[in-house]
Amino acid sequence: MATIERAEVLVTSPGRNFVTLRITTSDGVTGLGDATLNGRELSVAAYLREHVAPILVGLDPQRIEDTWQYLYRGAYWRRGPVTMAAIAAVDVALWDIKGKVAGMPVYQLLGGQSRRGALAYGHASGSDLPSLFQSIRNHLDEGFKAIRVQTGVPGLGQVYGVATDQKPGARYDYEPAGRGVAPAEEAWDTRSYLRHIPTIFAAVREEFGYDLPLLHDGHHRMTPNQAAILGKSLEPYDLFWLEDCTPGENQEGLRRVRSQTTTPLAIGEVFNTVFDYQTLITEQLIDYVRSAVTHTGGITALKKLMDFAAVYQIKSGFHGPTDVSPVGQAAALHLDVSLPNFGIQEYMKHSDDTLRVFRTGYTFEDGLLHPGDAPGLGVEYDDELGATFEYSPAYLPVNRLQLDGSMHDW
Ligand code: EZ4
Ligand code: CO
Repeated sequence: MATIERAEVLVTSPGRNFVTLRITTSDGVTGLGDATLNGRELSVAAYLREHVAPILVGLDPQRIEDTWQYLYRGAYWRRGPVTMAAIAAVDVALWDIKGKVAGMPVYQLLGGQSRRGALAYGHASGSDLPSLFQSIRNHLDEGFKAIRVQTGVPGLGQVYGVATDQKPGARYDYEPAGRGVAPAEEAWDTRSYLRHIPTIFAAVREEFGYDLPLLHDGHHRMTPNQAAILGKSLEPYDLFWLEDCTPGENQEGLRRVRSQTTTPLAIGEVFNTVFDYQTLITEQLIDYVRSAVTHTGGITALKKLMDFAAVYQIKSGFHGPTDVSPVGQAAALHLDVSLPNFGIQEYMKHSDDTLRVFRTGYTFEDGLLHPGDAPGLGVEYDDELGATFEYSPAYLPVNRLQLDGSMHDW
């Protein structure tokens, strides 16, 4: 029987920081797992290096479920983003190994394809309407068949998720990441936002019609009542979903939103386990699960979460920003094509440097992503090149109220 011989933590920063776990078996088979936690990267690297890698040595790499339980139950301290990202990295690396040993892509081990590919949505944004329209057109030209719409708000400066220019080739995301020892600060005003956003969706529907699925991310910036107001005001524009309309820690808060609006709701990119969703799912307070494989304990845990969600007709809409590494994105795609209750997949293309360090086999054609047919996950890591991109701290911005500087959710 092959055993786990080595587990190495690889840190690289090609445009943004990524933490990757590589497990090697005594037969020389390797598996990759993503352990990237945006803005807190080295905490997961230390968790893996100091507390996980040593205890993996000698275990049977085929026992994915048992290893998951060993790391989750065995740690005594449950849940939390650092723990669950570390467990996810081990889990995904073991699925990669199992696929390579079986000679099959991971999606075959998950039951095989349920669809031709995973419908992807891209991120359009603009500080004003002309730049937003340009951004939407650019995404349509790239083949996207569903689009997230974010805009600036009059009276506010830079708003997270909104690109500052639309020059050809410009990126619409936060890559490269904002480097520095402390986060940048942005100003926020919820009332201005609530007045402005419906006018944007009216204009986008007027320009692009009603066929195109449109999404919007509220980044946790509203109270449940404000979220209800926004959901109602967006109903005429037929959104695919409204994401993170209010923080989900208090799951009961979504009852207020749900009872007031039929706009579909998506939540969960900052959640770590099925327990964060328990009320949201059993009371059918959301329509889409936003988890990333990387932040929810891996393929094993997210597959179970989605099976639970399926009982309540809730679908997937996995998180796929550029701070999820190509390994994490590939893991999501294997689940996406196999799950019966797939909804949509977020997709922001990684930088060229990132895709040189992580060589991926997944494809984007005609609006659909496919993980490819290489055994395992289909991603290879270039150590030599990875080592040339050194880690430096990078943070998401923080949000303060324009009125008085109070820290605000986002
Ligand atoms: O803020 O990935 O829906 N996507 C998002 C992302 C998240 C970042 C957090 O690391 O909300 O832009
Ligand atoms: Co989001």
